Amino acid sequence: MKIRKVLTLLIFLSILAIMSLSAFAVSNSNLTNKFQSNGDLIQGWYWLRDNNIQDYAQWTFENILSGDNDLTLDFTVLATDRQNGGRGFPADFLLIYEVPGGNVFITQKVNLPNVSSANDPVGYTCSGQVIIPRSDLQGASVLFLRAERISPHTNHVAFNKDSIKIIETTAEENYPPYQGNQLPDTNNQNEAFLIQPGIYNGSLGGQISGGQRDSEDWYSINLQAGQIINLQLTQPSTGYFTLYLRPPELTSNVGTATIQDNTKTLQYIANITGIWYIKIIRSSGEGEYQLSINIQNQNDADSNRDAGDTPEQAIALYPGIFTGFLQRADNVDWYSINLQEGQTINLQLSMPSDASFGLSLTRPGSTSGAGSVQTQDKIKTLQYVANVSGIWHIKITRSSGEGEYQLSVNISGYQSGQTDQSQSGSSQIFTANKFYSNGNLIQGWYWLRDSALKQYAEWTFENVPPGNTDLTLDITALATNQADGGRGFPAKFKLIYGFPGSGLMGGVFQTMEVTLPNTSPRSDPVGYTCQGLIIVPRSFTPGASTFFFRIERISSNDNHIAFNQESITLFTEEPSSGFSEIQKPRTK
Ligand SMILES: [Ca+2]
Ligand SMILES: [Ca+2]
Ligand SMILES: [Ca+2]
Ligand SMILES: [Ca+2]
Repeated sequence: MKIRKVLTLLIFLSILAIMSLSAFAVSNSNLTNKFQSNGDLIQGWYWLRDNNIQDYAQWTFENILSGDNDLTLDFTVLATDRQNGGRGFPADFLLIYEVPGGNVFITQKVNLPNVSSANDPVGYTCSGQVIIPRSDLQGASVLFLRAERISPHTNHVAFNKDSIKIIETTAEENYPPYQGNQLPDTNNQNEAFLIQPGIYNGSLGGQISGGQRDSEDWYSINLQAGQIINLQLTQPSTGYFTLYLRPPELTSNVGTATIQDNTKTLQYIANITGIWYIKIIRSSGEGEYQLSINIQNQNDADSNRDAGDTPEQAIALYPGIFTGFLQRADNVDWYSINLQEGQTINLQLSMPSDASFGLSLTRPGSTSGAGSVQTQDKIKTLQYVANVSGIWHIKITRSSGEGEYQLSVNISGYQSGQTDQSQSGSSQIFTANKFYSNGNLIQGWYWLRDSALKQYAEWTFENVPPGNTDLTLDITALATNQADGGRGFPAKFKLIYGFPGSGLMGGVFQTMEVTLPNTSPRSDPVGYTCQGLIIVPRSFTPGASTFFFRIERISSNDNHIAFNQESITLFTEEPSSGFSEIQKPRTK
């Protein structure tokens, strides 16, 4: 009986060994997986969305093969901002993992980008990978994973059994065991040992096989295009070593290391996604070195990525102030913006004091620059009247230096001759000092679209000179008939206006119903733009210099409408031409 048991065990082990050999050749994502969640089950997904953040989802993975390779968790998750919420939101949650025995208990914050395609009906899909270092497993073959929301204010997230797939990356069997942060010795590019960001120790100058001296070490790392890699090599006082970085499938190195004290630093921005190589060469001496690897994502215009290097990879902007980043390996950032014929775009670029960046604007379908750039100190400005409606492009280029820039984008609805006070003389223009909306923020616009009609947008204009002339509001809104709805719909809403007095909504307030026509040109990709002028009499607010405007939908059957801070421009006198007034106020 005992012998039979041993034999069975031996057969079982040899089967496992064969399985593991075959598994080494390919990724394995078919591990036993138990799943449980107390979230709200909706169409196969468990939503974690309670205010007490007691909701969780948890998985148990068994039969994880032993080895030296790290585990890659491949996540597919849904996220949105609220019940029946908007599209495009990222998934932020806490990932907690444990192995049996309780020696390992690790919590980390995970942020997965929203990867929903434009034709995804709800736009909730997020995906990404999280690496669990093999050393965290401490030899265990079972891994418990648990996901919880970070706070009641973070996006709702949903999981199911298949939300996590464990990919055991291909093992490199000829490598010595990978012990903590002590790097194994390698001697050519083919042996490069795949590592994650972290701090490691290695050595050069000692004896290796064949009685030779260890004169080079190779490592590799996975980089996404646009990521910034920071390498730091601290060499021993008894040695002089050099640090190199090599892109995928190239035989030449990139970047230049700088040296301070005993530390060499090399920073580079990946222009290609793939496996990059790190090479450390001994020039003289010997000893232990420390290699520190840090990877940062770019976050141009809050996109969580690099603004692309071609117009096709541009990040879409709306009026506002954005921050971006340029560096030696990232010389160009492209943005796009939708302009209507006759609108004036005002661009302002500020850059670091030791950098020189260029600014240009290109027409739809063209690559030649429009307008001329004015430079003062470290600020470049460009003003241009769009002579055609469509998607225009903004290009920021690096000439020298590096660092963060700020791009301010302002659009006004009138031609520059009319908006320029010195030329028109009679009209003063104001943009809102304060704006707030509880609508669903999608690409810079707050959508009012809830059936309970609780969503609103509010603007406050301050320091408007007192006078008797009526106020003119130039309102730009987006409108459509449903989530991801059709083009050409008008924007209908209730405009509440007045000036603040004592207490909440003290002052004097009036309400009017407004319908803005849809003014989208045929070339507008979504056809949601509505625009028109509204006249607000000043007679009811003599002497007021602060004005308050609030917009709400009138009925839940009304079209969805969207606004942002720039949606209302206030004129102290009606502009002389260009637009016609669409509606007289009907005070209620
Ligand atoms: Ca070595
Ligand atoms: Ca070596
Ligand atoms: Ca960039
Ligand atoms: Ca770029």
